[in-house]
Amino acid sequence: MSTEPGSGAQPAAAIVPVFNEAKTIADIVTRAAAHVDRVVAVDDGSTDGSAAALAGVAAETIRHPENRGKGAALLSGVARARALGAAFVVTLDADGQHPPEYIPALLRAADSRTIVVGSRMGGAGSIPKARLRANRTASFFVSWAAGQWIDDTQCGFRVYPISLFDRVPLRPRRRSGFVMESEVLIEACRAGFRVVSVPVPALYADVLQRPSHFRPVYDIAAIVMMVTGKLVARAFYPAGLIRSQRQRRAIESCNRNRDAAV
Ligand SMILES: Nc1nc2c(ncn2[C@@H]2O[C@H](COP(=O)(O)OP(=O)(O)OP(=O)(O)O)[C@@H](O)[C@H]2O)c(=O)[nH]1
Ligand SMILES: [Mg+2]
Repeated sequence: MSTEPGSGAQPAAAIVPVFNEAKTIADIVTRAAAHVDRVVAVDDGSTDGSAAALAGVAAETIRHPENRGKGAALLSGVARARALGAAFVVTLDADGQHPPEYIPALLRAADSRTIVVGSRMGGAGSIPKARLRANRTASFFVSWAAGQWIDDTQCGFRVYPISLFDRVPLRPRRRSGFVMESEVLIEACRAGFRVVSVPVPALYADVLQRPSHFRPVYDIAAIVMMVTGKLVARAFYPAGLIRSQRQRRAIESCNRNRDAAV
């Protein structure tokens, strides 16, 4: 019997945080269900008909009566996935930016000591400039604090071993919903987990038709403040800066050589 994540022997659950995604949520859940054992949708106080859209689909739905933020929604999903017996959780956005058909590729890279993070940087040219700048700023600081280079720290398309959430202390912060996804990388690396990047597409053209919940200035400032606190507590962790930048240069040189060989 195969023991690959998501094979049934190591059940995988997809967690989809939902905040006002009535147009896309049913399609995303249905497509994700084809690649995992269970889907858990966390409707975080949506007011746009997302709840009705979820009523007829193959997902467990958790509903927060009021909006608590993406990080809190993900942690509610993790608690449910654990109760369902999942060994791995796949997180993906509800707006259609993370094609569920990439779930098997992410699961193949997963193991009990690894977080798999999708990287959209292969398609950086199609990411709006302000967003790309914000993402690169966040990746620099988060990688420094994690002590390892992580290509796309702001991509929420990921796989976590569920055991990680027992070992890594996380608390949902109400007003800074996206901070948790940066903090978990830093704390997990500190606890000895590694992060592996798997290429995923950068899809912006369609999904940006609806207002983003990500506020580049506010959310990046919140992330940088969280990281600064962690760096101060570790005397600015110079070894983390040196190691993460060395790895970044090695990866970039490898990519340049590969592109030159094509
Ligand atoms: N549960 C919950 N989910 C949220 C919240 N804010 C955003 N999300 C979800 O998190 C995912 C990412 O949010 P987006 O607004 O697409 O943020 P983004 O992908 O960084 O930004 P864009 O590139 O503009 O799409 C989507 O599935 C949202 O529905 C929230 O407050 N609660
Ligand atoms: Mg999005």
